[in-house]
Amino acid sequence: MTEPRALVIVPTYNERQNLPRLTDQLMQHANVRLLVVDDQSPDGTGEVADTLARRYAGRVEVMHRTGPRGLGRSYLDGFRKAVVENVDVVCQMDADFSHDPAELPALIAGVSDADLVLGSRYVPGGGVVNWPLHRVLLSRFANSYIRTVTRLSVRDCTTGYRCWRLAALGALPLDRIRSEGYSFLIETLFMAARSGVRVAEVPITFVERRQGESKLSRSVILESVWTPWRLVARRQMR
Ligand SMILES: Nc1nc2c(ncn2[C@@H]2O[C@H](COP(=O)(O)OP(=O)(O)OP(=O)(O)O)[C@@H](O)[C@H]2O)c(=O)[nH]1
Ligand SMILES: [Mg+2]
Repeated sequence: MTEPRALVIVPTYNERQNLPRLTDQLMQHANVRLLVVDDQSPDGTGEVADTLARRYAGRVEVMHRTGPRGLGRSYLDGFRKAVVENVDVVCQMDADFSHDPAELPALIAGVSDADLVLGSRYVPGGGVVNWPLHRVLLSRFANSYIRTVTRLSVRDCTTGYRCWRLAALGALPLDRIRSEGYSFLIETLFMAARSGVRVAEVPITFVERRQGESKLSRSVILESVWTPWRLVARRQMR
């Protein structure tokens, strides 16, 4: 594949401080388009995104969701749109600069011999910057927990920086996905790995957000605790 055409999906909820700079940086990469999926952010991120879509007409698009919000719900809607787009790869990334746009080409390049490339904090060369100890421990614990329950061999199961080969994304049974929040990341990885998708991990340096607020709610964390069990149970019933 020479210079894959990429569509980057960025879900946003109250990211008006981050989105313009992120968009500018992403647009510096040739062959990259952006789909912002905004959940009616109270801070007006949706309007900021509309302005960016006008500035980068043809390269930046905005999906304004209505109804219940959620990271999983937003990605699901974004994926449904992405699978019929004229691109080679579909990427996922956060709006808050935890995922460095400069590392995007390395993720995209990884798709030359994988179907799903994960930007991984937990392979040699990867890491986390600015995280307080409790976040490091929570993330480490979450990963061992998920790996133990699901038997996935991936080092960073919860990373949100990802790049899919379009065909691999298109083969995911999106109608079966139940996750509404962050556990969407676990569910899609599990589905992909179990269906024989070739998963690769490339090192990333994850940087804690500097602007805006975290949206981790209790119900979203509970969903993530429960999801690995639901996935293995569903697997056994089939
Ligand atoms: N559309 C949409 N986007 C969301 C929602 N919740 C979070 N996001 C976005 O998903 C990405 C990751 O969310 P964060 O709040 O950064 O989650 P996090 O990285 O676990 O938490 P922090 O440590 O605070 O950064 C960001 O781009 C958010 O704006 C939501 O309900 N809907
Ligand atoms: Mg974040």
